[in-house]
Parts: sequence; C-alpha cells; structure tokens
Amino acid sequence: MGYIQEELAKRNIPDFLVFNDGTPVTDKADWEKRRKEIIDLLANEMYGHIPPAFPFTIEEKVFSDKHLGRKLDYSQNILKFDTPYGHGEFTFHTFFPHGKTNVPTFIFMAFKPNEPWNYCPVESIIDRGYGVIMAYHAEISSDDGDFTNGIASALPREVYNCGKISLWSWAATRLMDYAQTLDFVDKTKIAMIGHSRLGKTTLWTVANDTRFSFACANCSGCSGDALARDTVGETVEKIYNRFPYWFVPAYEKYKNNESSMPFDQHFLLASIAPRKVCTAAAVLDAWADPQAQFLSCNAASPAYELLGLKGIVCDDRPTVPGDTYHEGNIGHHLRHHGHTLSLYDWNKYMDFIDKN
Ligand code: GTR
Repeated sequence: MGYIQEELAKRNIPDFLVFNDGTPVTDKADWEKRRKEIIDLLANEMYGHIPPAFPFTIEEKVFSDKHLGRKLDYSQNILKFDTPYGHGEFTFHTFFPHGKTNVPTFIFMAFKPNEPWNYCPVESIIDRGYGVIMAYHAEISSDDGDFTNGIASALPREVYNCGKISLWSWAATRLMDYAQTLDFVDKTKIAMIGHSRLGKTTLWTVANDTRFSFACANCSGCSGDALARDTVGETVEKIYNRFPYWFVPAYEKYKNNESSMPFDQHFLLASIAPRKVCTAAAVLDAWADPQAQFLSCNAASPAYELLGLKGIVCDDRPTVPGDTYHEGNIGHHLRHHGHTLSLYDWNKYMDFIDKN
C-alpha cells in the first residue's frame, strides 16, 4: 500500500458508496440517489438545509462601463424578496469583460465588502476573459449568532433548520438564478469560489445546486475539504465552540467524537460528482491541515471512478508547495505562504476551468 492508501486506512473513514440501508452503490443511477442521501445526511448533521427558492426582483443601483479603461462593465444591484416570514435583501456586484460573450463566470462569496481590490483581483480575472458576480457574506446575514438580520429574518432558522453557511448558500443560489438570465454568460462554466468559511460555503452550495459546473474551495479546512478524523488542525470541538451558528446544533455531538460521524468531509467533495471540484491548501495554513485536505480529495475520488471518470490524479506522496494536480475532475494545489485567497490561487482555478 502506498502513502495515500495507508493514511486513509489509518483514519478509518466511512465509505460513501453504500446506501443508508447497507446495499452497495454500483452504477450511475445509484449514484444520483446516493448523492441525495449524502446531501441529506450533511444537511441534518452539519450545515442544515438550504431554504427553498422565493421569487425575487433585482434593482440596479449603479452601472458603469468606464472602469479599467472601459474593458470592464461594473454594476451594483440589490436582490429583494419576500417570504411569508418577512422581507429580505442583499447587495451584489458584477464585473464582466466589456462586450464579450460566452463568459465563464465566478459567483464569489466575499469575505469583506471591498474585496475586489484584495481577495478578488478583478483586472487579472477580466483579462483572462472571466466575469465575477460577488456578494459580501456578512451583509447577507451577519457572521455571528444573530439570526434576525439580513436574509435570516425572512428565512427563519426555526422554520428551515439552517445555519449561517446554508443561508449564505441560499444567497449564492439566487445569484446563480440571476446568472442564468444573463445571455453573455457561458452557462456551462459557472463556478462558485470562496475562501475559508466561504470555501466551506462554496462546497455546500455546489453540492446542492447542480447548475454549478465547478466548485473552487480555497483553504476551506475543517468542516470544508479537510478530513476531520485524525486532523492535526482545527477540530469539530474548536470550530463548533467558536462558530456554532455556521452549523445546526446536531453537529455538536461530534465534538471530540469525530470517529462516530457517519460521514467525513470526503462525502462533501464526493457529493459534487460528476461535476468538478478544485481545492487549495497553503503550507503555512496548519489550522486547515493541508495533508488532510489533500487526502480528502483522494478519498472522494471513488465517486468519480464509479462514473468512469478520474478523481484526483496525483503523486503518491505528501504534497509539497508548488504541487498542482489538474488532470482529473478533482483539482488540488498546495502553495507557499498562508491563509489567504491570492492571485496565484485565482489563476490556478482559472487554469483548471480553462482545461475543462
Ligand atoms: C477560522 C476558522 C476556520 C476558517 C477561518 C476563516 O477562525 O476556525 O475554520 O473558517 O476562520 O474563515 O478564515
């Protein structure tokens, strides 16, 4: 047995190619059913359910074709909706290369309101022919335990049993609805991208919304792409004690008890199959546990193999900074430095999407 299989065997992670009733998952038709079981499991035990869609309107506040020497069209908009429980709205921004058609597009859940000028290098993205639809997560609903602000008041936790990650996913799904209405967007190349807690949100959104062709999850770590069993980084206890509101209360029982989880994070990556997922780790980001992130990509690969596709295609050794694995349907890179979403990462994700 080589390095990867030995490490996976040590961790004793559950097999996702088995139905809840114990029968094996053997073909493509089985996979679609099993995928739904996995998503239900992760919803019930970790993230909660993403609330249903409601009709919405878009109010355009700003449109400008004057940015970056007119190579970029920028807009600022408000998405508004009503539910039986109240009114909700949030701001989003769009950045598209001027006058282009068939534009591959990122739906970007941003860490900060002014992200285009740091975590989102707009000019470089536009120069590669991509567009971006961006919303700031904490405006959608605050990044804390208050479930009365932003869209949370219209989508009550008591009714929908969702944590904040699922609320942010709901918003990203509405942005996907909006992207479907833009005739210059290439609907076969819509990716979601997010960093860290929003990398977790990215994986969960794309798992649920099959209109996304790609998930680009940057340094998503614990409760994202990193295997929880035997982690040397953040644990379920650490994350749940600090951020219980990202999840549902059912997740708490796995604190210091990861081995009892009927899943591990490779279930989440696998539930995106046959669509493509690209993850990234940073060598100084020990909290996210880079090797547990890499191993999880390998543990998810059997979902693709079942469908006659390649999962991750990689060397059988621990990753080192500079490694990029883009041959299969699960992409992964490990870079130098620490916990951030850099131009290097964006370029890797665009390389991966360009190839596919
Ligand atoms: C940390 C958290 C991580 C990660 C990170 C982030 O404090 O423990 O799981 O989500 O925040 O979002 O930057």
